[in-house]
Amino acid sequence: MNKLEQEKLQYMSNAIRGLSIDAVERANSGHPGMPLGMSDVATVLFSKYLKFDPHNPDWLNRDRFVLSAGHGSMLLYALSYLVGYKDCSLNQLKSFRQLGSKTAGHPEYGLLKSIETTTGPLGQGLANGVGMALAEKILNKKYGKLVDHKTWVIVGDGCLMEGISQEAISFAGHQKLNKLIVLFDDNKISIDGSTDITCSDDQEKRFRASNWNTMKIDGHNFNEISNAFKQATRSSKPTLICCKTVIGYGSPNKSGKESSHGAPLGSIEAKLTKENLNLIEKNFVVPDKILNNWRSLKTKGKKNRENWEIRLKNSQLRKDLLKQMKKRKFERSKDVFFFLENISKNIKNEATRKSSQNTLEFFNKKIENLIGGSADLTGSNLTKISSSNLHGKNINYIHYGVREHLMSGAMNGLAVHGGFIPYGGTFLVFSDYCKNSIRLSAMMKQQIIYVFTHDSIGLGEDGPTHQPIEHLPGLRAIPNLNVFRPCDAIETFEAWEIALNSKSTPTVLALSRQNLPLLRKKFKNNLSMKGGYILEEQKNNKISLIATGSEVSLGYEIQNYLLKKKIKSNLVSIPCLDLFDQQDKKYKEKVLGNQIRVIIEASSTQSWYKFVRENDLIFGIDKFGESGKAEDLFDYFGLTTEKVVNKIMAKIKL
Ligand SMILES: Cc1ncc(C[n+]2csc(CCOP(=O)(O)OP(=O)(O)O)c2C)c(N)n1
Ligand SMILES: [Mg+2]
Repeated sequence: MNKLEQEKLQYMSNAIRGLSIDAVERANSGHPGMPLGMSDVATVLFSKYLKFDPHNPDWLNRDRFVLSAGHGSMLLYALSYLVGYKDCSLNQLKSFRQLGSKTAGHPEYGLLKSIETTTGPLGQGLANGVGMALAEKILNKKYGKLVDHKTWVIVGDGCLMEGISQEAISFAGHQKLNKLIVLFDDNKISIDGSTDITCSDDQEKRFRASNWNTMKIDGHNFNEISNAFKQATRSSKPTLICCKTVIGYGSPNKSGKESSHGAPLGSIEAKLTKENLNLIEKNFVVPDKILNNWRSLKTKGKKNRENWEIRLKNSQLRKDLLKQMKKRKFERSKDVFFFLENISKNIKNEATRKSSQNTLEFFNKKIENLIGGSADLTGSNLTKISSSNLHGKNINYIHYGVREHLMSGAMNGLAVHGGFIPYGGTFLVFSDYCKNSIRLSAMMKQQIIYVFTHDSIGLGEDGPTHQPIEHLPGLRAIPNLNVFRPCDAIETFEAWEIALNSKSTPTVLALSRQNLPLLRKKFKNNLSMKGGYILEEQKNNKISLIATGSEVSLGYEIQNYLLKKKIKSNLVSIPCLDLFDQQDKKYKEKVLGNQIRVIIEASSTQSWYKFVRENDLIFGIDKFGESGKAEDLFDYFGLTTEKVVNKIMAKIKL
């Protein structure tokens, strides 16, 4: 690269710095250090390597750029404005971090087209990037050059300290995701100060140990940056580029220090920094010549996209690819009734995890872009089916290894990349290991299906470490997440059907390890759609027995027992409390009944207080489980017909 070009890049990079300083000063909050430090790297990336077209931001074969160090959001926003994304005007930069702006504190998926995924919780972006690179690899096998792009991820010291990064690095190295390029903002500073106080990792050695290609460069030297990128794009392994940078670059008094990480430079220091970088003093002004240099990049992007479009037009795979990328609703046909009729005729007792597998066999024939997997519990979660492929042109199953957090973060990446409906399994108790990613699936409105089996003390002898207690209320508390706990094979099918039609809501399926009887006789309509319904109605009832999952069959036994004592009751099944709660008051009251409500769920009771009154009863488990046979445990925790009935009788007599 000649001197002139380097100079041009320097001006372009300093424009990012100027806008970042101004936006943080104006908001009087934010993180200037990271954009000041990484703008040189980002300038080379966007001007020479990244494949993108700001006027067609949804182009499916674009490179993906992820700012895993999401606190440096001004880097992305400044770039979005400079390269000319229509939705990121200068006014957006001026309203950085303000309510209603598209330039939120951390990048939020859906606010700006340039935001490929929501980042901020450190390390998540890296796992998302792994998912995107995985998506590309699978689609590339199927569609060749039509899907052929890189995934670039900027991480900081923080991302690489997070546990999820280890899972992500290990998985990506094993999968040889060679189009994944990680740019490490190697500034040796985090919030508490120098990383000398927290970290002794040799990152290159660490990544190399997991089958990565690694490099170390001066992150302020355009030639070194460019050469490293060139090398990375030819690698047969994923690449880590440690970019030695100075946090808060250009600030005379704060560069290299943690004080530049997460607070405005302050007006005096901002002025000094701008002077030091030869920037115009006036805020939010980028000289025409520099702005034109940035804006001219789109010509290359446009050409690239147009060439791709010609290739697409002439390709025999065009239709298939477009179909793969499209989000389509599932419409019931006769097959559904045959399938459900078959269940109703032939299945007596079945674990809902097994019902889920059978349902998947059905849906996988109808929906081509499901991509399944499990975090090393395939045989327990029953997520693999006869048409699951690990190799070849139609990969649709991933062994994520014992990496629940990566699995969940990667599923977010697969989903936002487009082309897939990801589902992945582990035990419900280990949903804690997936939690922040689940939260982000919900926040990003992604269709992802979490298959969480072994959903209660019903799993038995593995004991309290493996028995979920507080998990259902915790998951139900996440906004925009549907948590299903189906009671039998029919409800399991219905839960999957709703999940597959929920295009902007992720789903948790909490499934039993133990066999459950088939309770549903009617199957013409999807009764789970309203979240809950009366399963067995008895006129003039005195009691509503309200249960979910495995306890609905317990409720059924209780109902029959009570009937022998001439006490009539309704049996209510609530497979999805989230959907049920969204119904109108009249419906909810009708289903729950106005007599004594008896809630039964082998879980923490926290979910239910909203639905009971003073005289009602809740049977649940508000302590840790025990190791023992499932049958013994249900008895020990008071969840048997006899024990529940005794309490109901005592209540009625009052
Ligand atoms: C999971 C998570 N934990 C903590 C934080 C709070 N946090 C934001 S940035 C940061 C330090 C990050 O250091 P580094 O990645 O080196 O960023 P730099 O200071 O270099 O910009 C922390 C702890 C967070 N955003 N996410
Ligand atoms: Mg740092």
